[in-house]
Amino acid sequence: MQDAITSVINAADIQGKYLDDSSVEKLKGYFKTGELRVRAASTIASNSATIIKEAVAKALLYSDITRPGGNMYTTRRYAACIRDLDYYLRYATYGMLAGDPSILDERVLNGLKETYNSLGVPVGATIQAIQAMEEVTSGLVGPEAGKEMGLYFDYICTGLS
Ligand code: CYC
Repeated sequence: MQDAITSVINAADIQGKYLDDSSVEKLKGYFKTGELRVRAASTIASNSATIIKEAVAKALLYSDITRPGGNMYTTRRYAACIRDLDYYLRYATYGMLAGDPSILDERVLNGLKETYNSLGVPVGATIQAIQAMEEVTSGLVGPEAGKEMGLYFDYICTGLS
């Protein structure tokens, strides 16, 4: 896993150079938003169940997916879906804190699309649910932190599609 600092340092180290101006600017931006990131992570942590519940209500409930024959039908599959959304929220929060998406590649997206395809989990509906979490989260943490979280939610959606 990388973060905004290690990714800049690793890139400079490969070239055996000190940080250039654009790297310094990147770090400045990251440090300037540090307080915002930590505050947002804390708000998300204490509201995670509500965020997921509202996103499910917005995107999935009472659709064909939750009826017999749908992929969320039966409590076992419903629970798997809620658990997956909790993974996405938690790992997007980690990515937002780190300022780098590499943790998502390593721990979430690796092999996920293949798993979903083989189990018949609908990718389109999953993406809609992630986008609903993005909206709910943004309403909770405010537009600036919401935009930052959006980067990582979008990264998961792109990786799934
Ligand atoms: C299943 N989701 C799974 C499975 C994996 C993941 C590996 C198969 C194994 C299992 O059932 O537990 C995902 N596991 C992960 C991820 C990580 C991990 C991301 C990284 C931390 O370790 N179905 C829907 C909804 C959607 C959904 C649209 C929720 C948004 O219709 C999810 N995922 C879903 C469902 C299953 C599943 C229903 C069970 C499918 C089945 O067994 O038939």
